[in-house]
Amino acid sequence: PVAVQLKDYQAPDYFIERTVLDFDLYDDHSTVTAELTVLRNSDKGSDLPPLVLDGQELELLSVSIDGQELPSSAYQVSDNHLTLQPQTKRFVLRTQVRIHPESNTALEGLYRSGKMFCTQCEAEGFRKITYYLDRPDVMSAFTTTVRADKQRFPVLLSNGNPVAQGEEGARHWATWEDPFKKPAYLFALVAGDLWCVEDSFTTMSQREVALRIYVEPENLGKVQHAMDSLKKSMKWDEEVYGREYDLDIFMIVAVSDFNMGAMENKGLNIFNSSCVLASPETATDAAHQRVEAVVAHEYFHNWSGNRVTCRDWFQLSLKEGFTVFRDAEFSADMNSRTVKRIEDVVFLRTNQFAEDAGPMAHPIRPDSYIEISNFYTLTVYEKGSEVVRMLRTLLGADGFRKGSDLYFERHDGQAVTCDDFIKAMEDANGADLSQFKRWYSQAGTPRLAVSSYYDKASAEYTLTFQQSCPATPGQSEKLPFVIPVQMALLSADGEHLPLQLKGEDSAQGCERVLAVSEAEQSFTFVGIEAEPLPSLLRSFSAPVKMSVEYSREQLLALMQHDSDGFNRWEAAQQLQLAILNGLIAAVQAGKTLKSDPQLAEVFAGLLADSSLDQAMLAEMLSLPSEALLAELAEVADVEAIHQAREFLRKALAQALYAPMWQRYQALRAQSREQAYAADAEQIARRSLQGKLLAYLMLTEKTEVKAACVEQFEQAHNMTERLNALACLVNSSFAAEKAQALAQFAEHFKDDALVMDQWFSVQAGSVCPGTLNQVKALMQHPAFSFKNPNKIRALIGGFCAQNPIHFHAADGEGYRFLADQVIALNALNPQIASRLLTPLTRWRKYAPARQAQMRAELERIRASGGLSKDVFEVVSKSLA
Ligand code: B3K
Ligand code: ZN
Repeated sequence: PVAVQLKDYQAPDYFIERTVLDFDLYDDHSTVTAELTVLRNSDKGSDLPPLVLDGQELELLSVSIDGQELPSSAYQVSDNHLTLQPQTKRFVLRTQVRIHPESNTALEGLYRSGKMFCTQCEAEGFRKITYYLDRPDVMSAFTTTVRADKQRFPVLLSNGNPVAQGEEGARHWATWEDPFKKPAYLFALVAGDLWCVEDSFTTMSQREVALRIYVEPENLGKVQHAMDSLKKSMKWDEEVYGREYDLDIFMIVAVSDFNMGAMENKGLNIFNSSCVLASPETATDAAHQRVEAVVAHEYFHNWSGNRVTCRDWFQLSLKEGFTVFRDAEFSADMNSRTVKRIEDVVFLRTNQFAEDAGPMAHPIRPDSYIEISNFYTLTVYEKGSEVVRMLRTLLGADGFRKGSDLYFERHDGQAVTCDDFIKAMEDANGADLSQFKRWYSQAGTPRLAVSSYYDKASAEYTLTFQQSCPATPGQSEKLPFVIPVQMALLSADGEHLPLQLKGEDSAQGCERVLAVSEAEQSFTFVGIEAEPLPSLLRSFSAPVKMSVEYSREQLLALMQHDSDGFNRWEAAQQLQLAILNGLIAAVQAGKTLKSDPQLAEVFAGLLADSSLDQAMLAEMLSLPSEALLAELAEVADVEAIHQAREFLRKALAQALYAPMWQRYQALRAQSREQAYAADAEQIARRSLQGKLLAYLMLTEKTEVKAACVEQFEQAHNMTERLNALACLVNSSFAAEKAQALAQFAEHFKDDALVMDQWFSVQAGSVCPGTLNQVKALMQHPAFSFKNPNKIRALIGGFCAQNPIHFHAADGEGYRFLADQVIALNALNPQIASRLLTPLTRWRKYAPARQAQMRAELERIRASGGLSKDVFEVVSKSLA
């Protein structure tokens, strides 16, 4: 396989003005007729180069131009293309192909999910449907007719508005027209026996939009939360970005077999059912929040992605980074802003920083790829969102809005680049972002070391920042980034001091943003009467690894007084990290572990503070995960990390038993009395309750066990039930564990999404024998190797969420993963490649493990018949 390079981008030779599709769907094949109005791209000259259409796994039945059937000598068909020679600069090309959705297990293109037909075209799936110029800078108006059996597929959907329908014997058809020009990756089709929940939204210009969420009939009761989320999203995008919906109808369809979370097809979003369906009894709070976020994300794409799309796939972060930023802000506005930020930063640090430090590291705008599906990454999405957040921090909320208005206005209906986005931000603000753009081209997580100097005599306080960035594949040297450091200075009694830089006439508030743009740069504040305590990188204002030397007293002061909620939590994290690192070193030195009373004192204080928000308290009580500790370590010592962290958790549970137990019982009592709502207050309460129960269960006290079983059996919602189940599964109470698991499976055996949770809770168990249990569960009737949600829950749950067992010293975890990747490679390359991630991190571990992990990567490489997806990840990991 060869790599595609950004520097080789060429505008298309031909455009497609109009696309008329006709699908005839059957159980053993389908036929697709495409009539494309093709037009020479006049910018590229008046000659007529060959027309090279993309197409894969298509059986070509006929080709005609302007109504004249072409003899087979007039075109060439290869594995990936149909090539022919145009005679005029504008013509109608008609092709007919036969395809096999019924045997499409890659879930890309047109495929069957259960009884229905559905599509997933991004990034390059449309070429598996028909011959086409399958690239995002070819934008066309689409008219689509779908034909199928009337009884089994009563609902026939495609993008845009319904314009005609009819019947022909046992079959029927429907025609849809999408007036907005779009690239083929936004095409969608659905046929099935679906029911819908209907609602409507009145836009800011008083247009009525019909909203429909289609599901299989048994799921109708689980749609309300998604519908509410959709209406909130539509309103939010009007209020915050001035963006109004454009078509008369907006549809969401839930499907069970889906490679990703969801897809923003124009007017017809197709969702993994896990990102639509939610009810109190079957979905946790986290699942409710995910539904809200994904519904919003896909809806927001209507402007950031669909109306303004990407010129080429190197620009993916243009739509994804921006849209993740938009959905994160939406979630922050709907729930607790600080908690949302904490969750996102923990996720970024644990996973994206690891990606940035591994063999697949790439800038948010990659320079090359072998398989674009491999670049739907945490870097493109989450770091991409951080880059947009930094723009807003630097330009201010108003300047950012001016920039986004200009971007949407200037580029509506176009396929553009990240440079165009930055240019709009610059032009709207008279700003120069040329150095800032390095965030788009340089990979790696920058380091930011901070030192301070206080001069009493002059009352001056100087902060000095030194930035650097480690080498990443293909990039040995990095130039300095522009790093916005949002900051404040605290006095000894916790006051936030007015901030006046040397040379300024007056102070400019008590919080400001320092734009660090040089390798080393100092900022001197004047009028500082005593040595202050700096609060830096507030709200995590840049995706960097900052190091500041804080004493424990300083961390405690920040935890108490910092007006930035994120930094209060961050101070608690730093304290926990210092203690955990001490314990890890002690394990490695073979010393007996001693508990440090300070953290227990801090936790006791937090538990006693009734003014503290419960969601914040839950976050502050959460120790850094084993995965994060591994990412932060030079060499990740899996066992030492596990032992140290478990030791500390137990020590805290014992030291704080009384206040934790009392608080837990009070929270549980409240839960019993209140009907479930997925609102911020209740979510906060259950989150704290869950954290406390997990600590308490470590004491193995009988009263706690009984409470846990009570909560498992009696809870009226999945959050409490699943939390209790997870505690039992990770405990040594074998009988209760077995009974709870059996009871749960019996009760929910027919609910696929609930069974996913049942699989993943077992895959994550710290108890001995987990790998064998996972292997046994692969034989369970509710498991399916063809369903991505099942793979992610069970296999992914074990390999990515269970470090102590995945990294077992005998190498069995690695062997297991390699076996699964080899098996999945043929069935579903995208899922196979994604599953591989934990093995790509081999450089993080000690030599013995490195050798085992590499050996499994080698075994995959040698297994033959690798998809581009798996080939790229394996070969880059071994390079
Ligand atoms: N745009 C889709 C991504 C689909 C990619 C599939 N390989 C989901 C999203 O980000 O909204
Ligand atoms: Zn997206």
